[in-house]
Amino acid sequence: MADRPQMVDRILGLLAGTAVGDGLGAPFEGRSSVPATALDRWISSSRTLHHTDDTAMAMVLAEHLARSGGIDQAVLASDFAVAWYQEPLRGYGGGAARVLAAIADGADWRQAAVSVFEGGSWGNGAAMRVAPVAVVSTSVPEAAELGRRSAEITHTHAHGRHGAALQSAAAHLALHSDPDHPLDTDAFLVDLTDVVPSASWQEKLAGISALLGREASTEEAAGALGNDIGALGSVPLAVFAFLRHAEAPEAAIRCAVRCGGDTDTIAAMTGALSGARHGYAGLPASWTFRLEAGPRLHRITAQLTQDRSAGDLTRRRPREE
Ligand code: F2R
Ligand code: MG
Ligand code: MG
Repeated sequence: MADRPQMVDRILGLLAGTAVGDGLGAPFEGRSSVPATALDRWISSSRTLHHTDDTAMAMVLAEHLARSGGIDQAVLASDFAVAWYQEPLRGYGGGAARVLAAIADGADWRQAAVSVFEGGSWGNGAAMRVAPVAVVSTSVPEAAELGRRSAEITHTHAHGRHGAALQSAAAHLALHSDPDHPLDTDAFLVDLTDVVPSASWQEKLAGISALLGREASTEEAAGALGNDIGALGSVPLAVFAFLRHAEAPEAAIRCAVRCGGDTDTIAAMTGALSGARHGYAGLPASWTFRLEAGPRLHRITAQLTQDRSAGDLTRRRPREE
Protein backbone atom coordinates (compact mmCIF):
# COMPACT_ATOMS: atom_id res chain seq x y z
CA MET A 1 0.00 0.00 0.00
CA ALA A 2 1.33 3.43 -0.95
CA ASP A 3 1.80 5.92 1.89
CA ARG A 4 -0.82 8.62 2.28
CA PRO A 5 0.77 11.47 0.24
CA GLN A 6 1.40 9.05 -2.61
CA MET A 7 -2.15 7.72 -2.49
CA VAL A 8 -3.66 11.22 -2.45
CA ASP A 9 -1.51 12.09 -5.49
CA ARG A 10 -2.61 8.90 -7.24
CA ILE A 11 -6.31 9.61 -6.61
CA LEU A 12 -5.79 13.09 -8.05
CA GLY A 13 -3.88 11.44 -10.89
CA LEU A 14 -6.81 9.12 -11.62
CA LEU A 15 -9.16 12.10 -11.88
CA ALA A 16 -6.75 14.36 -13.77
CA GLY A 17 -5.78 11.53 -16.11
CA THR A 18 -9.45 11.18 -17.03
CA ALA A 19 -9.73 14.91 -17.75
CA VAL A 20 -6.45 15.12 -19.67
CA GLY A 21 -7.36 12.16 -21.89
CA ASP A 22 -10.84 13.59 -22.45
CA GLY A 23 -9.55 17.07 -23.28
CA LEU A 24 -6.71 15.90 -25.54
CA GLY A 25 -8.93 13.40 -27.33
CA ALA A 26 -12.07 15.51 -27.73
CA PRO A 27 -11.08 17.44 -30.89
CA PHE A 28 -10.46 14.13 -32.68
CA GLU A 29 -13.57 12.24 -31.57
CA GLY A 30 -15.05 10.30 -34.48
CA ARG A 31 -11.97 10.49 -36.74
CA SER A 32 -10.91 7.09 -38.01
CA SER A 33 -7.24 7.92 -37.48
CA VAL A 34 -5.28 10.69 -35.78
CA PRO A 35 -1.96 11.63 -37.45
CA ALA A 36 0.93 12.21 -35.05
CA THR A 37 1.46 15.70 -36.49
CA ALA A 38 -2.13 16.75 -35.71
CA LEU A 39 -1.88 15.44 -32.16
CA ASP A 40 1.53 17.08 -31.66
CA ARG A 41 0.12 20.43 -32.76
CA TRP A 42 -2.75 20.17 -30.27
CA ILE A 43 -0.49 18.93 -27.49
CA SER A 44 1.98 21.76 -27.94
CA SER A 45 -0.69 24.47 -27.93
CA SER A 46 -1.49 26.24 -24.68
CA ARG A 47 -5.26 26.20 -25.13
CA THR A 48 -7.53 25.17 -22.27
CA LEU A 49 -8.37 21.47 -22.15
CA HIS A 50 -12.14 21.65 -21.93
CA HIS A 51 -13.83 18.48 -20.77
CA THR A 52 -16.80 16.64 -22.19
CA ASP A 53 -19.41 14.29 -20.71
CA ASP A 54 -16.70 11.77 -19.77
CA THR A 55 -15.09 13.99 -17.14
CA ALA A 56 -18.33 15.78 -16.27
CA MET A 57 -19.94 12.50 -15.23
CA ALA A 58 -16.78 11.14 -13.56
CA MET A 59 -16.68 14.25 -11.36
CA VAL A 60 -20.34 13.85 -10.40
CA LEU A 61 -19.70 10.21 -9.50
CA ALA A 62 -16.58 11.11 -7.50
CA GLU A 63 -18.45 13.79 -5.56
CA HIS A 64 -21.24 11.31 -4.88
CA LEU A 65 -18.73 8.76 -3.57
CA ALA A 66 -17.09 11.39 -1.39
CA ARG A 67 -20.44 12.27 0.16
CA SER A 68 -21.82 8.75 0.65
CA GLY A 69 -18.77 6.44 0.64
CA GLY A 70 -20.63 4.18 -1.78
CA ILE A 71 -23.40 4.29 -4.34
CA ASP A 72 -26.98 5.25 -3.63
CA GLN A 73 -28.43 4.67 -7.08
CA ALA A 74 -31.49 6.92 -6.71
CA VAL A 75 -29.38 9.81 -5.45
CA LEU A 76 -26.68 9.26 -8.07
CA ALA A 77 -29.30 9.20 -10.82
CA SER A 78 -30.52 12.57 -9.60
CA ASP A 79 -26.93 13.89 -9.35
CA PHE A 80 -26.26 12.90 -12.98
CA ALA A 81 -29.54 14.42 -14.14
CA VAL A 82 -28.82 17.73 -12.39
CA ALA A 83 -25.36 17.90 -13.98
CA TRP A 84 -26.83 17.20 -17.42
CA TYR A 85 -29.56 19.81 -16.90
CA GLN A 86 -26.97 22.44 -15.92
CA GLU A 87 -24.58 21.64 -18.78
CA PRO A 88 -26.40 19.75 -21.55
CA LEU A 89 -23.81 20.76 -24.16
CA ARG A 90 -20.93 18.68 -22.83
CA GLY A 91 -21.32 16.20 -25.70
CA TYR A 92 -23.47 13.56 -23.99
CA GLY A 93 -24.45 10.41 -25.88
CA GLY A 94 -27.92 10.71 -27.41
CA GLY A 95 -29.48 7.92 -25.35
CA ALA A 96 -27.80 9.03 -22.14
CA ALA A 97 -29.14 12.56 -22.62
CA ARG A 98 -32.66 11.20 -23.07
CA VAL A 99 -32.38 9.05 -19.92
CA LEU A 100 -31.10 12.00 -17.89
CA ALA A 101 -33.74 14.34 -19.30
CA ALA A 102 -36.44 11.87 -18.23
CA ILE A 103 -34.99 11.65 -14.72
CA ALA A 104 -34.75 15.44 -14.54
CA ASP A 105 -38.40 15.49 -15.57
CA GLY A 106 -39.33 13.30 -12.59
CA ALA A 107 -39.26 9.79 -14.08
CA ASP A 108 -38.17 6.89 -11.87
CA TRP A 109 -34.52 6.14 -12.80
CA ARG A 110 -35.25 2.42 -13.17
CA GLN A 111 -37.89 3.14 -15.82
CA ALA A 112 -35.81 5.82 -17.53
CA ALA A 113 -32.78 3.54 -17.96
CA VAL A 114 -34.71 0.95 -19.97
CA SER A 115 -36.94 3.32 -21.89
CA VAL A 116 -34.51 4.53 -24.55
CA PHE A 117 -32.99 1.41 -26.12
CA GLU A 118 -34.54 -2.03 -26.16
CA GLY A 119 -32.32 -4.12 -23.88
CA GLY A 120 -30.65 -0.98 -22.52
CA SER A 121 -27.61 0.95 -23.71
CA TRP A 122 -24.39 -0.85 -24.63
CA GLY A 123 -22.60 2.49 -25.04
CA ASN A 124 -19.34 3.22 -23.23
CA GLY A 125 -20.83 6.02 -21.12
CA ALA A 126 -20.86 4.02 -17.89
CA ALA A 127 -17.24 2.90 -18.37
CA MET A 128 -15.95 6.36 -19.27
CA ARG A 129 -17.06 7.81 -15.90
CA VAL A 130 -16.50 4.87 -13.57
CA ALA A 131 -12.84 5.08 -12.48
CA PRO A 132 -13.50 6.97 -9.20
CA VAL A 133 -15.22 3.90 -7.71
CA ALA A 134 -11.73 2.35 -7.51
CA VAL A 135 -10.96 4.86 -4.75
CA VAL A 136 -13.61 3.51 -2.37
CA SER A 137 -13.23 -0.16 -3.29
CA THR A 138 -11.29 -2.58 -1.14
CA SER A 139 -10.90 -5.34 -3.72
CA VAL A 140 -11.17 -6.07 -7.43
CA PRO A 141 -14.58 -7.80 -7.08
CA GLU A 142 -15.91 -4.90 -5.04
CA ALA A 143 -14.67 -2.39 -7.64
CA ALA A 144 -16.44 -4.42 -10.34
CA GLU A 145 -19.65 -4.66 -8.33
CA LEU A 146 -19.70 -0.93 -7.57
CA GLY A 147 -18.90 -0.24 -11.20
CA ARG A 148 -21.92 -2.25 -12.30
CA ARG A 149 -24.18 -0.47 -9.79
CA SER A 150 -23.04 2.91 -11.05
CA ALA A 151 -23.64 1.77 -14.64
CA GLU A 152 -27.23 0.60 -14.15
CA ILE A 153 -28.52 4.14 -13.90
CA THR A 154 -28.01 4.71 -17.63
CA HIS A 155 -26.60 1.47 -19.09
CA THR A 156 -28.60 -1.69 -18.36
CA HIS A 157 -27.34 -3.75 -21.33
CA ALA A 158 -24.81 -6.41 -20.22
CA HIS A 159 -22.04 -4.88 -22.36
CA GLY A 160 -22.59 -1.44 -20.84
CA ARG A 161 -22.38 -2.93 -17.34
CA HIS A 162 -19.44 -5.24 -18.12
CA GLY A 163 -17.50 -2.32 -19.57
CA ALA A 164 -17.94 -0.34 -16.37
CA ALA A 165 -16.97 -3.36 -14.26
CA LEU A 166 -13.82 -3.99 -16.29
CA GLN A 167 -12.69 -0.36 -16.22
CA SER A 168 -13.37 0.07 -12.49
CA ALA A 169 -11.52 -3.18 -11.71
CA ALA A 170 -8.61 -2.07 -13.90
CA ALA A 171 -8.56 1.30 -12.12
CA HIS A 172 -8.47 -0.47 -8.76
CA LEU A 173 -5.54 -2.62 -9.88
CA ALA A 174 -3.71 0.41 -11.29
CA LEU A 175 -4.29 2.44 -8.13
CA HIS A 176 -2.79 -0.30 -5.98
CA SER A 177 0.02 -1.34 -8.34
CA ASP A 178 3.64 -0.67 -7.40
CA PRO A 179 4.98 2.09 -9.68
CA ASP A 180 8.54 1.37 -8.54
CA HIS A 181 8.52 -2.00 -10.29
CA PRO A 182 7.54 -2.80 -13.89
CA LEU A 183 3.89 -3.77 -14.14
CA ASP A 184 3.26 -7.46 -14.76
CA THR A 185 0.83 -7.01 -17.64
CA ASP A 186 -0.02 -10.74 -17.86
CA ALA A 187 -0.96 -10.83 -14.16
CA PHE A 188 -2.97 -7.62 -14.60
CA LEU A 189 -5.02 -9.24 -17.37
CA VAL A 190 -5.46 -12.48 -15.40
CA ASP A 191 -6.82 -10.44 -12.48
CA LEU A 192 -9.41 -8.99 -14.84
CA THR A 193 -10.65 -12.31 -16.26
CA ASP A 194 -13.10 -13.09 -13.44
CA VAL A 195 -14.63 -9.63 -13.69
CA VAL A 196 -16.33 -10.17 -17.04
CA PRO A 197 -18.00 -13.60 -17.27
CA SER A 198 -18.77 -13.32 -20.97
CA ALA A 199 -17.15 -15.00 -23.98
CA SER A 200 -16.96 -11.79 -26.01
CA TRP A 201 -15.15 -9.98 -23.21
CA GLN A 202 -12.80 -12.89 -22.53
CA GLU A 203 -11.88 -12.85 -26.22
CA LYS A 204 -11.02 -9.17 -25.96
CA LEU A 205 -8.80 -9.78 -22.92
CA ALA A 206 -7.01 -12.55 -24.81
CA GLY A 207 -6.69 -10.16 -27.75
CA ILE A 208 -5.03 -7.52 -25.56
CA SER A 209 -2.51 -10.09 -24.39
CA ALA A 210 -1.68 -11.16 -27.96
CA LEU A 211 -1.34 -7.55 -29.15
CA LEU A 212 0.98 -6.69 -26.25
CA GLY A 213 3.05 -9.79 -27.03
CA ARG A 214 3.77 -8.58 -30.55
CA GLU A 215 4.07 -4.89 -29.63
CA ALA A 216 1.22 -4.06 -31.98
CA SER A 217 0.78 -0.64 -33.55
CA THR A 218 -2.17 1.62 -32.70
CA GLU A 219 -3.77 0.80 -36.08
CA GLU A 220 -3.52 -2.93 -35.49
CA ALA A 221 -4.83 -2.64 -31.92
CA ALA A 222 -7.77 -0.45 -32.94
CA GLY A 223 -8.59 -2.85 -35.77
CA ALA A 224 -8.48 -5.90 -33.52
CA LEU A 225 -10.15 -4.51 -30.39
CA GLY A 226 -12.42 -1.78 -31.83
CA ASN A 227 -12.41 1.98 -31.21
CA ASP A 228 -16.11 2.77 -31.32
CA ILE A 229 -18.75 4.20 -29.00
CA GLY A 230 -19.77 0.81 -27.57
CA ALA A 231 -18.32 -0.48 -24.30
CA LEU A 232 -17.12 -3.73 -25.88
CA GLY A 233 -15.57 -1.76 -28.73
CA SER A 234 -13.60 0.71 -26.60
CA VAL A 235 -12.83 -0.38 -23.02
CA PRO A 236 -10.42 -3.16 -24.14
CA LEU A 237 -8.53 -0.69 -26.35
CA ALA A 238 -8.15 1.73 -23.43
CA VAL A 239 -6.74 -1.07 -21.26
CA PHE A 240 -4.39 -2.02 -24.12
CA ALA A 241 -3.05 1.55 -24.44
CA PHE A 242 -2.41 1.70 -20.69
CA LEU A 243 -0.64 -1.67 -20.60
CA ARG A 244 1.31 -1.00 -23.83
CA HIS A 245 2.93 1.99 -22.09
CA ALA A 246 2.46 1.00 -18.47
CA GLU A 247 5.50 2.99 -17.29
CA ALA A 248 4.90 6.09 -19.44
CA PRO A 249 1.61 7.95 -18.90
CA GLU A 250 2.28 10.49 -21.63
CA ALA A 251 2.92 7.75 -24.21
CA ALA A 252 -0.13 5.78 -23.04
CA ILE A 253 -2.50 8.73 -23.47
CA ARG A 254 -0.96 9.67 -26.82
CA CYS A 255 -1.38 6.06 -27.94
CA ALA A 256 -5.05 6.08 -26.91
CA VAL A 257 -5.76 9.23 -28.94
CA ARG A 258 -3.76 7.95 -31.93
CA CYS A 259 -6.04 4.88 -32.00
CA GLY A 260 -8.80 7.12 -33.41
CA GLY A 261 -12.55 6.55 -33.16
CA ASP A 262 -14.02 7.50 -29.78
CA THR A 263 -10.81 9.31 -28.88
CA ASP A 264 -11.97 11.42 -25.93
CA THR A 265 -13.47 8.41 -24.20
CA ILE A 266 -10.71 5.90 -24.93
CA ALA A 267 -8.05 8.40 -23.84
CA ALA A 268 -10.07 9.35 -20.73
CA MET A 269 -10.19 5.70 -19.67
CA THR A 270 -6.49 5.16 -20.42
CA GLY A 271 -5.67 8.41 -18.62
CA ALA A 272 -7.53 7.27 -15.51
CA LEU A 273 -5.46 4.07 -15.37
CA SER A 274 -2.13 5.78 -16.06
CA GLY A 275 -2.89 8.56 -13.59
CA ALA A 276 -3.89 6.04 -10.93
CA ARG A 277 -0.58 4.19 -11.33
CA HIS A 278 1.79 7.16 -11.66
CA GLY A 279 -0.11 9.90 -9.85
CA TYR A 280 -0.74 13.52 -10.72
CA ALA A 281 3.02 14.08 -10.52
CA GLY A 282 3.47 11.50 -13.28
CA LEU A 283 1.29 13.39 -15.75
CA PRO A 284 2.95 16.15 -17.83
CA ALA A 285 2.51 19.47 -16.01
CA SER A 286 2.09 21.15 -19.42
CA TRP A 287 -1.15 19.10 -19.74
CA THR A 288 -2.58 19.30 -16.22
CA PHE A 289 -1.89 23.05 -16.18
CA ARG A 290 -4.36 23.45 -19.07
CA LEU A 291 -7.27 21.60 -17.43
CA GLU A 292 -10.54 23.50 -17.24
CA ALA A 293 -11.57 21.14 -14.44
CA GLY A 294 -8.28 21.46 -12.50
CA PRO A 295 -9.51 23.34 -9.40
CA ARG A 296 -12.59 21.12 -9.08
CA LEU A 297 -10.48 17.96 -9.35
CA HIS A 298 -8.27 19.14 -6.49
CA ARG A 299 -11.38 19.86 -4.39
CA ILE A 300 -12.85 16.44 -5.14
CA THR A 301 -9.60 14.72 -4.19
CA ALA A 302 -9.64 16.53 -0.85
CA GLN A 303 -13.27 15.48 -0.31
CA LEU A 304 -12.48 11.87 -1.18
CA THR A 305 -9.51 11.66 1.15
CA GLN A 306 -10.10 14.04 4.04
CA ASP A 307 -11.64 11.74 6.65
CA ARG A 308 -9.58 8.65 5.92
CA SER A 309 -6.67 7.55 8.04
CA ALA A 310 -3.12 7.35 6.65
CA GLY A 311 -2.47 4.24 4.60
CA ASP A 312 -6.12 3.28 4.76
CA LEU A 313 -7.75 5.38 2.09
CA THR A 314 -10.07 2.70 0.80
CA ARG A 315 -11.69 1.45 3.95
CA ARG A 316 -15.09 3.15 3.86
CA ARG A 317 -17.84 0.66 3.22
CA PRO A 318 -20.25 1.27 0.37
CA ARG A 319 -23.76 2.02 1.53
CA GLU A 320 -26.35 -0.63 0.77
CA GLU A 321 -29.50 0.33 -1.17
N1 F2R B 1 -21.85 11.63 -27.84
C1 F2R B 1 -20.63 11.61 -28.05
N2 F2R B 1 -20.09 11.96 -29.25
C2 F2R B 1 -20.89 12.44 -30.36
C3 F2R B 1 -20.34 13.76 -30.84
C4 F2R B 1 -20.28 14.77 -29.74
C5 F2R B 1 -19.75 16.06 -30.28
N3 F2R B 1 -18.32 16.05 -30.28
C6 F2R B 1 -20.31 17.18 -29.44
O1 F2R B 1 -19.54 17.82 -28.73
O2 F2R B 1 -21.53 17.40 -29.50
N4 F2R B 1 -19.74 11.24 -27.11
C7 F2R B 1 -20.10 10.79 -25.84
O3 F2R B 1 -20.97 9.68 -26.00
C8 F2R B 1 -20.27 8.45 -25.68
C9 F2R B 1 -20.90 7.85 -24.48
O4 F2R B 1 -22.22 7.57 -24.83
P1 F2R B 1 -23.22 6.90 -23.77
O5 F2R B 1 -23.19 7.69 -22.54
O6 F2R B 1 -22.94 5.47 -23.69
O7 F2R B 1 -24.56 7.20 -24.51
P2 F2R B 1 -25.69 6.22 -25.17
O8 F2R B 1 -26.55 7.11 -25.96
O9 F2R B 1 -26.29 5.39 -24.12
O10 F2R B 1 -24.86 5.25 -26.15
C10 F2R B 1 -24.08 5.79 -27.19
C11 F2R B 1 -24.65 5.39 -28.56
O11 F2R B 1 -24.49 3.99 -28.77
C12 F2R B 1 -25.58 3.51 -29.53
N5 F2R B 1 -26.33 2.51 -28.72
C13 F2R B 1 -26.11 2.21 -27.42
N6 F2R B 1 -26.94 1.21 -27.05
C14 F2R B 1 -27.69 0.88 -28.11
C15 F2R B 1 -28.71 -0.07 -28.34
N7 F2R B 1 -29.15 -0.92 -27.38
N8 F2R B 1 -29.27 -0.13 -29.57
C16 F2R B 1 -28.85 0.71 -30.57
N9 F2R B 1 -27.88 1.64 -30.40
C17 F2R B 1 -27.30 1.73 -29.19
C18 F2R B 1 -26.47 4.71 -29.85
O12 F2R B 1 -26.04 5.27 -31.07
C19 F2R B 1 -26.14 5.63 -28.69
O13 F2R B 1 -26.44 6.99 -28.92
C20 F2R B 1 -18.85 8.81 -25.45
O14 F2R B 1 -18.11 8.70 -26.64
C21 F2R B 1 -18.93 10.26 -25.03
O15 F2R B 1 -17.73 10.94 -25.29
MG1 MG C 1 -17.17 12.79 -24.44
MG1 MG D 1 -16.43 9.93 -26.61
